[in-house]
Amino acid sequence: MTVQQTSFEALTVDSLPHRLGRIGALAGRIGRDSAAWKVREVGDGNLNLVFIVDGPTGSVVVKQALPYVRLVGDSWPLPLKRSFFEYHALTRQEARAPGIVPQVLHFDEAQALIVMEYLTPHVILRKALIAGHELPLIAKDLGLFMARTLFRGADLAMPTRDRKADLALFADNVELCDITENLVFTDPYFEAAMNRHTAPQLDPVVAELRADRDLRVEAQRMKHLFAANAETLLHGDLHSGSIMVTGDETRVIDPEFAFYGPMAFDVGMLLANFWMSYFSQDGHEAAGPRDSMRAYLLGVVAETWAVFRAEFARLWRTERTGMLYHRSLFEDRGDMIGSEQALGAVLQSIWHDMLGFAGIEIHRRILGLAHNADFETIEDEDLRASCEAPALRFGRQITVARHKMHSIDEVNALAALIRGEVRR
Ligand code: SR1
Ligand code: MG
Repeated sequence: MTVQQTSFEALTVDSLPHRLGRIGALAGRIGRDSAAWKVREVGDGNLNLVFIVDGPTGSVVVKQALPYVRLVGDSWPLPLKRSFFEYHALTRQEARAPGIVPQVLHFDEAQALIVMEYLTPHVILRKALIAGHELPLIAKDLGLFMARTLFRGADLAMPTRDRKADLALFADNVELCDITENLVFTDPYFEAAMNRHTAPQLDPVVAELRADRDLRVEAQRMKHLFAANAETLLHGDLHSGSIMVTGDETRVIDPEFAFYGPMAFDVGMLLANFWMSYFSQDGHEAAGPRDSMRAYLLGVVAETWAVFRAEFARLWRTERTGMLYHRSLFEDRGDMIGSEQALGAVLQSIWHDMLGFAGIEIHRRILGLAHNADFETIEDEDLRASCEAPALRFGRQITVARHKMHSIDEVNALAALIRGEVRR
């Protein structure tokens, strides 16, 4: 029987069938005899419980928030309400970019749990990139996903009353924004208690970065933008661990950090993770050189950005129904040039902001609390540090000099140049 609990209780492998057995959407999909369900807890992220439930007729994923940060323990409380934001973000992402996020089968706000489609045989993109797999579709799929969700969630497209109501709803996701505000934008730039880095190998470059006044100023300018520019509904944590792939499908998961922020944040975080994968490939060459993988990754960066720009421009021309850059000022009076000029200015801002966010994401994954498996799985610490150090320098350059960079090819060339200096 289903227990209708109002007070939260974490699920266990043993209690799940009993507690969720009567949920029609779940039982209808995987089989009504919950005693026959097989349950595994597979969560390896920083925050939540994740169960795969296999029944006679199918499988589902059950994701449940815990009232604390799983990575750290109950000394760091975290509201269950993040599950509410994840559920609402998933519904909006499905409406704005259909077919990319997992289908939601059931949501229980009090128990902070979401039952959703089990993605199989998908694997986490980060693991695929570490293994050296070249996925052919990720750039196109993710470029489209970002353009559609970011454009369609903004005042460029939405009725302003709806957008303001949504802004108010997501404004309550305070604690998850607080994680980003501190862990991403602040902690890497001083000796914060939870920081760690590959030591002593990286000590000199870490000292150099923390002494870098221009970098600290620019990091805070990016934080200011993150906090103050409530432009669109973001995924909020769009790294390669929030993406699942097969050779012919790309899916985006885990939008619990969703909130209204600057468009460039999602784009910068994603490209940063591709660039980090690029720098980490030198640490994964035991089975052979990764030259082709490195070329592939820079290609993914360039294509993702190109697809994002092209789709954003298409939506600008065909779906600009919101109150910003109103057609009455441009197209309706025959001024196509003015509309294109405004589009160019908006894309230019996203470009520069994207670089700033990307540089900072790279820093926090090497210097902060939450590191990336791309580097962490390189066991030889000298080798790991020799991958991380150029990534740190690249991150510094694209943050501080972002307004002097004009094309994605130029930025990719900088990545190759900085990597080459270390390898020579
Ligand atoms: C304490 S949470 C650390 C990180 O895990 C999540 O995936 C986010 O990236 C967050 O910054
Ligand atoms: Mg996550």
